Amino acid sequence: MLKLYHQGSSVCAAKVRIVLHEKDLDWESEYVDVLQGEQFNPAYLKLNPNAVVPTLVHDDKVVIESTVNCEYLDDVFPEPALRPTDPYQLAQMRIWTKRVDERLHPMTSVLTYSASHRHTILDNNTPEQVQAIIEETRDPVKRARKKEWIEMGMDAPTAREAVKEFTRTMVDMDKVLAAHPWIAGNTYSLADVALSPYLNRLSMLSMDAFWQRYPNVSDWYRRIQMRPSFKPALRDWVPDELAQSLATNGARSWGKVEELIREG
Ligand SMILES: N[C@@H](CCC(=O)N[C@@H](CS)C(=O)NCC(=O)O)C(=O)O
Repeated sequence: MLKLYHQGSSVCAAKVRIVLHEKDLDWESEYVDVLQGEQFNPAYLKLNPNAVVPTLVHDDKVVIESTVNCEYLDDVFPEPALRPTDPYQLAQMRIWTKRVDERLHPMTSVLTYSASHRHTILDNNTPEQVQAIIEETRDPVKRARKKEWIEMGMDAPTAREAVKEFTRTMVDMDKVLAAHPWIAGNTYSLADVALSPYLNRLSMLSMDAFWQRYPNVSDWYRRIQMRPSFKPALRDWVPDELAQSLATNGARSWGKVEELIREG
């Protein structure tokens, strides 16, 4: 029995859902609404002490970390294989999954918050309530960043860094995709899985134009959208209201994002 503790808009959880769908596996959903703080429930913390989603439970075995989840599923359910057999291509795949975890993932929260969530907070709260939302974050470093994103939006220095990181990702993806159809070589792999939720996030933020200058990325994303795993793993779990606010707020922020892309 496979059980996934996940949330609809979580990019990390989406990676694991893609693998479950690509392998056509039966799995049970345990929804953890991280936007409501459910990741801090003591029962969940016992499974995942990092208080994040996803967490995969296979029979009585608990596996945390989305990239580890993906490799674990590929080990236990080897068909269809999602890792290249060639050691060099496998190394390339791992360099991409590592890069997504270490570089793109943190910048995705920055972009999403600065381009979208801040508008939802500012539109629906009085200045005093906004202040309370900032103050409720206990960790002082996280609190300072949240304040910056809410108050400055895409003018925040970290938001500029996020746009740069996404641009670097586009440039490097375009280069490797000029040489072969998928990120790590001739076959679809966990590197493609890892990147898909992040381009999908840009798309949900009405920012598909991010890759208009990168024809190989555009073609790759078109092929990703055509895969049967795309809709069930990346779209169907996102609550309608959240999808709507990402689309509307993202569109409001696109002008500034475009300006930052141009400035480089
Ligand atoms: N390295 C972890 C990162 C997990 C992560 O950051 N999950 C986010 C959603 S994509 C989360 O649960 N955030 C809740 C929080 O930070 O409070 C993984 O890949 O599983």
